[in-house]
Amino acid sequence: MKSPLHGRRALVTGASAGIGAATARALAGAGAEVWLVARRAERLQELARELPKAHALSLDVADAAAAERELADLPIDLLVDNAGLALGVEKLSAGDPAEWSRVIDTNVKGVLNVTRALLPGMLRRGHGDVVLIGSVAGRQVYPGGGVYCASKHAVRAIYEALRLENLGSGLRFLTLDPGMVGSTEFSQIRMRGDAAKAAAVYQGVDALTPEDIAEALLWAVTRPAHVNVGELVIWASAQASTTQVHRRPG
Ligand code: 8X3
Repeated sequence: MKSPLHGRRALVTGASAGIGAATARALAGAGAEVWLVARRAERLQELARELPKAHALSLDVADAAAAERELADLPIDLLVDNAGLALGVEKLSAGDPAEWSRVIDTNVKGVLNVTRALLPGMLRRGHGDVVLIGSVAGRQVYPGGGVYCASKHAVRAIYEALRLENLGSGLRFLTLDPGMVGSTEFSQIRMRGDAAKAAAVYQGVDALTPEDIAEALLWAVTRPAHVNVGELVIWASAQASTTQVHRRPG
């Protein structure tokens, strides 16, 4: 059987770890040529060597000029805007503006920069998928998540704007919004390297895996051309909302 993404050219941001790396593997496994984007060149090279047709591209998505320079001429027809992070769980009144900037620059401006660089080419070619990795934090707000939730609400607004602005273009747009995903660096980074605090987030919970998200993404982008899977919200079964989580005792 022909690989479902044979001939497709995908670009994944934040590809050095977590959902990004799992997605890159899934897309490559389905036959796509994949451009891996992240800041950490070494990690990208390692993953690129593992995949059949992959290119490592070291780039900070928050740098608009670099995104335009490095990406605008690539023949991408499947973009996965995945790069993102959260920093801290403090209330807004105790937040650090430098950390806010880093989160907003990556999660919001990064999506804008990369999408803006690649969209004109996709529109010229008249087909393609743009997948934004949002979050359930783009649908709900929780204490200590003000800036992260604001950034993911922004991602959802960007998704809606893209769909509206590009109606009839032949392009499809998807926001894929995961709940708790374990086995990634997300909580480690959020807790600023405190491994015990990061582990406590998933204590007693069978969290989603990056592969669960990659599998859903692959399903969505391999639907027939007339089907646009627009919004996918994926919760861990043990999670009813961003603040209600069932934990096994002990
Ligand atoms: C991460 C999910 O619930 O930690 O995007 O905000 S949550």
